[in-house]
Amino acid sequence: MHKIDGMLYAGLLCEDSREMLNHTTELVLGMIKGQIIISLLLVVAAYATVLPLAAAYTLEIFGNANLDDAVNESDIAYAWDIIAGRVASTELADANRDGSVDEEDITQIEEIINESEESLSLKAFTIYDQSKIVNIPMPVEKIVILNLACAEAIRCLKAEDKVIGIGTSMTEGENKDFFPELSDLPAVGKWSDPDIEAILQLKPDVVIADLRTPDTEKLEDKLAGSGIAVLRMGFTYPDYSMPEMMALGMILGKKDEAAQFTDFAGNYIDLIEDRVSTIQESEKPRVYPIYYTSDNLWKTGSNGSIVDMLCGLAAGDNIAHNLTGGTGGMYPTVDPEWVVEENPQIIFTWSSPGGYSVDNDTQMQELWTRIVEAPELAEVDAVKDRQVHLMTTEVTSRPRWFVGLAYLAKWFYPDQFEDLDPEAVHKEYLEKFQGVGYQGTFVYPE
Ligand SMILES: [Ca+2]
Ligand SMILES: [Ca+2]
Repeated sequence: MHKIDGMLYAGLLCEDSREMLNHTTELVLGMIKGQIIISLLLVVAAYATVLPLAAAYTLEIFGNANLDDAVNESDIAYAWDIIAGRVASTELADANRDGSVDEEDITQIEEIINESEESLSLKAFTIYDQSKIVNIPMPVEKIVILNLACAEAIRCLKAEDKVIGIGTSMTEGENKDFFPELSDLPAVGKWSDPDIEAILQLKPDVVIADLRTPDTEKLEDKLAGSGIAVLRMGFTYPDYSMPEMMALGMILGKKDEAAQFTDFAGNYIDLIEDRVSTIQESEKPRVYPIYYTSDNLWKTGSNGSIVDMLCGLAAGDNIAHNLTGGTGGMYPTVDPEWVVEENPQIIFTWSSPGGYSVDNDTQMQELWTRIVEAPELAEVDAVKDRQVHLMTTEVTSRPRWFVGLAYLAKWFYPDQFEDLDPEAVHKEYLEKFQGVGYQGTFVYPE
C-alpha cells in the first residue's frame, strides 16, 4: 500500500476532494484487508496509461504537477507537456491555483524549486472531514505548535528554532523531560483549547494543530483575518504521515531533513509490508487491540483509527475492524462476551502506562497481570497462550508509529521477523531524529 498510495491519489484526483479521500481510505483499507486487490489493480492499470509513474506517495503541494513525492525539474517538464496538450492535466499542476495551467504555473514551480516562492498551497489531510487546501505565506520563520506529535515532527526536521509558542502539554510531566528545549517557550493554552489572544500576541506565521482537535470554531475561525495560517497535521496516521512530513519540510525549508526521516521510516515500513504481502487472509492472526483507559479493557479501535491501520499494515486481523462507536466512530466499547466469541489469538494495548520517563515496568506488569487474570478473558486463546502485549502511545501515536508497527509485526509473526529489533529501531530514531538518548519503558513483556 505504501508504494501505490500515490497512484491511488493520482487516479482519483479528478473527483471531488471529499469523495477522493473517502474513496482512497476505503480502497487502502480494503486493500489492507485483501478484499479488493483485483479491482484496485484495475484502477491502477487504467490510470497508469495516462498519468506519470507513481512514487511512494503523492506530495500534496500545488506545483507537484506529476504527482510524485517532490517538486523538482520534472514538474516543469510535466507542466509544459500539459500546456502543449501532450499529457492529462492534474489538479496540483495549477501551482498558483487560478483555475488553469499556463506559464505562470511554470514560474511558480521554478520559485518553489529555488525556495523563493511567496506562498505555498497544499492539500492537508483531515481524516474526519474533507481534505482542505491551505495557503501558507512563505518563508515561514515563526510557528506555534499545539500538540505533542507535532513537537516531535518539528524535532525530526530540526526546526525547533522556528517555534515561538507551544501547547501546555509540552510543559507537563514527562513531556517536559522529552522536550526540554521547547518546554520553556511561552505557552498558548491547551492543544484542544488554545488561547487565541496569546497566539495573536506572539504573531506567528503559522499555527500547527492536530488534524481534528480543536474544532475549527476554536481556531481557524478565530484567527481569520489575522494573517496567521493554520495547518492541520497528524504525523501519526500511517496512510498520511510520510507526505505530511515532506510537506512540512518544504514549508519550513527543511526538505533534506524531511527526506532523511521518510527514508529511515520508509525502509522499515517497506520491509514489513514486503514480508507480510504474501500472507493469506485466513493465515492472519485474529487480534484484539485494547484502548486501555481508566482500568477499562473493553474499549478498542476500529476502521479508520490509527491502531486499525497499524494492524492492517502488520497483517493482523483486527476483530473490531467493522465496529463503530466512540470518538469519531472509531473507538467503540465492546461486550466481554463478544471478545470471548471472537476468540482473538493476540491481545495488545497501545495505551499502556509507561513511557520515556518511566524507568521500571511495575505498572506495565500490573496491567499485563490484570489482563491475563481477567475472569472474562480466561477462555480466550490469547490469554491461554499468554499472547498478551503492551505498548505505550509514544510508539504508535507519534511520528515514530513505525516503531509500534515493528513491534506488532514481531508479535504477529515472530518467525518472519526474528531479525527485526524494534528497540534498536527506536533507539536509532531517538538518537538521530530526536537528539535524545534511549531510555524509558515502552513495551511489556520485553
Ligand atoms: Ca513532482
Ligand atoms: Ca495556474
